[in-house]
Amino acid sequence: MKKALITGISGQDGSYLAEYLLDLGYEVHGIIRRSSVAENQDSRIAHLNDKIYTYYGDMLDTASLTSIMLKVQPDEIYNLAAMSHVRISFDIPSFTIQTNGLAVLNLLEVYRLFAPNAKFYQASSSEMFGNSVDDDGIQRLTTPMTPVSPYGCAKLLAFNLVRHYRHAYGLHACNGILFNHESPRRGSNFVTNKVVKAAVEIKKGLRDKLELGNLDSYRDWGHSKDYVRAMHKIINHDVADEWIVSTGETWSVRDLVEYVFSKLDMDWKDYVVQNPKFMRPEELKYLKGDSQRSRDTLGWEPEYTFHSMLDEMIENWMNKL
Ligand code: F7E
Repeated sequence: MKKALITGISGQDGSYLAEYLLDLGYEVHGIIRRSSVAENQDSRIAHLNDKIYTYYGDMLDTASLTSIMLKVQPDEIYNLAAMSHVRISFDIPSFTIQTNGLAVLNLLEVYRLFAPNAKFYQASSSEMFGNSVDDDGIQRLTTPMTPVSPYGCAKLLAFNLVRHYRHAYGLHACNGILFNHESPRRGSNFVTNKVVKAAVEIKKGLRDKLELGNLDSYRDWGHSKDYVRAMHKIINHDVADEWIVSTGETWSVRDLVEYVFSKLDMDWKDYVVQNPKFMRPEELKYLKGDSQRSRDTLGWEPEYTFHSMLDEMIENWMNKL
């Protein structure tokens, strides 16, 4: 039985990955951070409590990472822990750089010293590209990386460290450059779930407006469930490498809002207002990723479309509220 260690197991991706690996017969271990509201700690993985092993730890506490690594002796390490909100990274830039950047160095050291035969997956991000895009309007592995947020800068540091550790120490350390990915488990301060939740609340008479930031940015949105399958394929490919995971389609925030409100028989223009509070000091305007190599070499394909993903999220809030 293979053992997997997942940092960030209580997050959207961590919870779906845990389910996926359990189905494949893995023994699944995960690290969770202490929260003063106990329910917030494990709401996404509570249903797995008797199937997985969890440990308190923190990316900023190298001693905790060392003791967990020694105890678990994993075959596969998935580093999904991060301060994942791009706009908030402008408010807490130093914490973001430490958690998403420097702490990855500490985790790589712990991996190199205490579990060097394991395979390592790093959750890298399309935010690393910033506003770079090839002439054909697509980001690929060769597109320059010029991040436009503390979050993107930290992720780029971690990306380079992972590559460096692979080359310097012969470790099986890989980077998955994942474009945006959503689901009913997405935090409701990310734009997809924020829009869906608010639209359903308006439909049910629980509120009357929705405040958003920039409606003119474009994202390549996939489904988290599809993307965790890609993580497993990436880490288990013979050669450790860098991979792009994306749908290859791009939609604007306006397209997203229009679709969700019209699905609920409403006109978004009657309810959506812009609030500068939700704008970023520097915005990444456009993402569309080329994942052809991942599809051809790893045999990965997404199952959800942008619309079927949003339909699932709408249904989730219709049932919940
Ligand atoms: O914003 C715009 C916002 O916060 C998407 C993370 O998973 O993907 C995610 O980062 C777009 C941006 O995701 C609001 O300005 C407008 O253009 O949902 P988001 P993100 O920043 O793209 C990457 C790949 C990651 O790695 C990250 O961890 O929507 N937008 N109005 C808004 N965004 C938010 N959050 N809230 C608004 O009110």
